[in-house]
Amino acid sequence: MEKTFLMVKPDGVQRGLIGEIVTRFEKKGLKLLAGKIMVVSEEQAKTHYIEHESKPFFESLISYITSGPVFAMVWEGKDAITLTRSMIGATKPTEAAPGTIRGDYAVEMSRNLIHGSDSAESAEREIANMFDPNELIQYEQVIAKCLYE
Ligand code: IDP
Repeated sequence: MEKTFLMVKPDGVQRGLIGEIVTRFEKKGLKLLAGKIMVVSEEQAKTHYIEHESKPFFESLISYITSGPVFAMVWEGKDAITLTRSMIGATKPTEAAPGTIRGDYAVEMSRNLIHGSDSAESAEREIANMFDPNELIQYEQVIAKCLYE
């Protein structure tokens, strides 16, 4: 089983899309281990987006992600990272397929609603950056026997 860090960004929180987004992952069969509304600190934001440090849009990215509440989550499941990335859709909403979160609801790249980890290494670092280990709840998913062979 794989864990991933997903975060409804400030635009998604303000647009009232937390429930819609959570529902999609729940219906897919992923298991929610942690979820909280929070304001990302400048330090957390810089750690989270460290790979974009040298990009021209870095400052505006940091300023946006710290501008208001986000909904941070940890989800678990088989191939959770690949599954959630494909449900989220391409970074540019103009290229995101209909049926994906960004394809259905987002217009601009800098307001593309949701973050999802792109590798197991990123997921581990991103989860540790936003959650204490004791905030992750481990439990048996009763429907697992229906989801997995
Ligand atoms: P991802 O969120 O689809 O994984 P990344 O390349 O990791 O995409 O970029 C992180 C976030 O930075 C994007 O979701 C987007 O909001 C923002 N971003 C990426 N590239 C640009 C850009 O060229 N201009 C403005 N914002 C960008």
